[in-house]
Amino acid sequence: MTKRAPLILIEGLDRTGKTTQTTLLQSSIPSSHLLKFPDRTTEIGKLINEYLTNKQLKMSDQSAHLLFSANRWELAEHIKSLLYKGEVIIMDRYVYSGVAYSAAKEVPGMSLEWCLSCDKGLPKPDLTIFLKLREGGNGQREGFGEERYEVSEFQSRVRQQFEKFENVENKWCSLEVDGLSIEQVQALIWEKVSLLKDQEGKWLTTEE
Ligand code: T5A
Ligand code: NA
Repeated sequence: MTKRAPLILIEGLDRTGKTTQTTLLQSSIPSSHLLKFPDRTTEIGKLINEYLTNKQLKMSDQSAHLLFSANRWELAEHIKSLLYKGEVIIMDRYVYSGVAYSAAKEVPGMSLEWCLSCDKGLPKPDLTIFLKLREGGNGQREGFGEERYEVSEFQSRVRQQFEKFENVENKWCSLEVDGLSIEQVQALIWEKVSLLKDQEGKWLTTEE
């Protein structure tokens, strides 16, 4: 058991403000790192990008799921080395997106447990903030509809999968962000993130 810095994750449906908020959070935490999944820059990431942007491309749902998981495993050692050096990591999507989007497809054999099993062993987040908009609220955000999963009916099923974590994961925090400005959401997130610091403002460490 060694001590490590916190891993802070922001999750949510498409266009709920994850990239906006993770970027802001990173700029307010000195020497923190921002990692975004899928990381479309790696070889596996390029395949994922093709899958997401080319709706004609055919790939089995299991293969697509495993690619997203493999994309996280590609970076697992990098993630661990930063955390054990004491550097905070902020993540824009991670394991929960992996599970929620795949399980929402309701493919026989691809249960939530099956989807989760491929990610077992990856560093665990110390705080997961789930940005929640009312049903259909993300459909009004700019750019919605461009990629494979940006279909309102599917998003609704993904939401149901995400909600399964709400009462199970103790380091989970859902934030209702309807009608809130970027700055208001930022302040709510900061309030939650501050709980990961001690009275002197030092990051609490995790043993893993
Ligand atoms: N996926 C992902 C899987 O299926 N399995 C996996 O394992 C993983 C990791 C791509 C897709 O891959 C799926 C999920 C996705 O369908 P992505 O690359 O994260 O994932 O998707 P992006 O398209 O980059 O990001 P999103 O569409 O999810 O958008 P964000 O990051 O949530 O939203 P953001 O910050 O870019 O904001 C969207 C718009 O809203 C505005 C912003 O200015 C922007 O225009 N906005 C606000 N407007 C009003 N009020 C606010 N408070 C606002 N905050 C932001
Ligand atoms: Na994003």
